[in-house]
Amino acid sequence: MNVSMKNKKLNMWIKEVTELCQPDDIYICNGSKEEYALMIQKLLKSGIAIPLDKRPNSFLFRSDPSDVARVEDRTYISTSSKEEAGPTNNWMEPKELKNTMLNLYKGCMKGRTMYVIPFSMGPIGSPISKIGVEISDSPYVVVNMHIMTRVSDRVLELLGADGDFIPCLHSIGAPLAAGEKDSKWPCAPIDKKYISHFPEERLIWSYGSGYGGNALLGKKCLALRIASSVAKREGWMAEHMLILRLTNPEGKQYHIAAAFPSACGKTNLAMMQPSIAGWKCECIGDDIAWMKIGSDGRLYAINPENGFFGVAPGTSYSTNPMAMDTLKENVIFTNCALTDDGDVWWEGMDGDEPAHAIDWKGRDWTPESTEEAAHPNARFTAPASQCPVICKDWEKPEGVPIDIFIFGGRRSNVVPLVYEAYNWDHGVFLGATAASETTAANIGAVGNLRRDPFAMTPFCGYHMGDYFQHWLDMGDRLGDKAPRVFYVNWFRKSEDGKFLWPGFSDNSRILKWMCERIDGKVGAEETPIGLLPNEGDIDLNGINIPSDDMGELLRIDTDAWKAEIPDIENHFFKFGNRLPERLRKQLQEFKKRLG
Ligand code: GTP
Ligand code: SPV
Ligand code: MN
Repeated sequence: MNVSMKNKKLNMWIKEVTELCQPDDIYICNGSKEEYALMIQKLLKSGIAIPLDKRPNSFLFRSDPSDVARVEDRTYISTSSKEEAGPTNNWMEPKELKNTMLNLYKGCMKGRTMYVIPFSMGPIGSPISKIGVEISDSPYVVVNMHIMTRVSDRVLELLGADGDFIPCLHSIGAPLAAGEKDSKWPCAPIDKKYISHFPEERLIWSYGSGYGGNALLGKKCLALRIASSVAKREGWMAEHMLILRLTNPEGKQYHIAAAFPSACGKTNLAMMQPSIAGWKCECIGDDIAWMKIGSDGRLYAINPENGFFGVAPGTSYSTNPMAMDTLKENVIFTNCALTDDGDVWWEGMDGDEPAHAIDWKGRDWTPESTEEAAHPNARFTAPASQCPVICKDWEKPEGVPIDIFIFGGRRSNVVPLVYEAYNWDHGVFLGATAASETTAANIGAVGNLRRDPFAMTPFCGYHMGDYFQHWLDMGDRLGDKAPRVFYVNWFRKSEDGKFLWPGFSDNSRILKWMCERIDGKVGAEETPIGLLPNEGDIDLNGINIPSDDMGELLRIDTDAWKAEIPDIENHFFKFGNRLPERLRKQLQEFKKRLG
């Protein structure tokens, strides 16, 4: 047994889980390169990992076709009362949920090895970091956790005998009988999947899925759902936000945190390379921000993750070159297509489509095929340190001071390219009423408009009404040091269904306008929805956007906005008396401005 295995709580928990899940073996992870290689060897031997000739130390995995995304319908926030979980979360009484899951966990690791994965979210030993231990029966989870979190025996040393950690129990839910042949991606059927959170005891139980946010429990489960509930109590913030540093031609730095729903552009904006001369952008994080008020009264953000679990389709040298350069080696690909020369491929990659490939289901694919070669939620897992524009300060324990918050989503109509909130409360109103068309990042219908406040609907570990209040409280504490708040929509379409805005590197033009607003260099037009750019204030040098398109991108259709009001009212109604009075007032003022 590992010399550093002296933590009492951990040892007791391992014993309990072993008795319950009955694995054949136990393996304690240390996070080393050798361990990674060992796991990969095991996955190669069983034919689960496919080596990629074109990318050193990189492998393709194909999930079961039923296990391709998060499962929001099967995700639970199990607080003692239903009221505490609020109207946006699935809830079950903790005892009942635990009983159901204990029955499922009974003997669920038979025929498998149980991996104990000690990890840190945030740099190991930093005061803002949180320690978790994931127990999983999936070697795929082990290798992904190696990249996405800091897995290390140093974490165990740090824990010592009495240190505390967040227990994260995971099983794919597919025991193997003696002699039974394993499938390539074992998992449980949808009605047996449970992604459960017990925020009051800071505990995570996940069963039945091997995919992404369902199985890599440091990410959405710990760093968002559990962390958001801890953050509320302790007075900080855990948000579904990218973090970037923008530097203007004079060398002035701006730090931006932006919340867009899943598959709505965080990774792309986080690594964006400005198309405007003299501006520089560096990546700090692409999915999660933990933020605390510093001794100078400003809000400081860290990225608790260690890697990127990014959407593959659409990623190319023309859209996100820095991601492409991050993906050259040491990458895990999931549900991408495989080319005949041993590379991955997905829809939207540069160059011609391959004449032949193997699709994500393992079938022959040609450009004539009616289905996509890569699943729309195909993903890459890559170390953040490999990103050519990773900021040198990305692991700074104190984080970076946030100047700008951006909310946004995917709206083919109504919502303009950019606008600014009148003040903090109005900004919180914009976050609280944010809406977006659903994407393939969750199992379910794609393209349906839904309210997704702060892009946190699937990730808030407590009552969303209280979460709104928490944002108002943070603003009160930050006072005039609070970040300015903006709203963007890169996804407005023309009548013939084409994106009106070029997006990607040209989004720098919008960020530039925000910086100039902060510096008081440009004015803005007061409109019912917020402050819009004056004509000519968005730098369009070097691109050719027809002025009609620009007009449409910034057009406010008062009737269309009025038509949103009933939906916003229904949305707010759900929060009952936990909807902060200040947001009710914001809605009244909005209605008044619309006339
Ligand atoms: P999660 O990892 O699920 O949280 O997603 P994300 O918010 O990081 O989204 P990501 O940056 O991976 O983008 C998702 C999809 O949107 C990709 O296919 C991108 O190519 C596309 N996308 C991102 N930014 C833009 C943009 O500015 N314009 C357009 N048209 N598409 C974009
Ligand atoms: C998301 O869906 O927002 C993701 C991917 O970042 S997952 O880790 O699967 O949640
Ligand atoms: Mn995400």
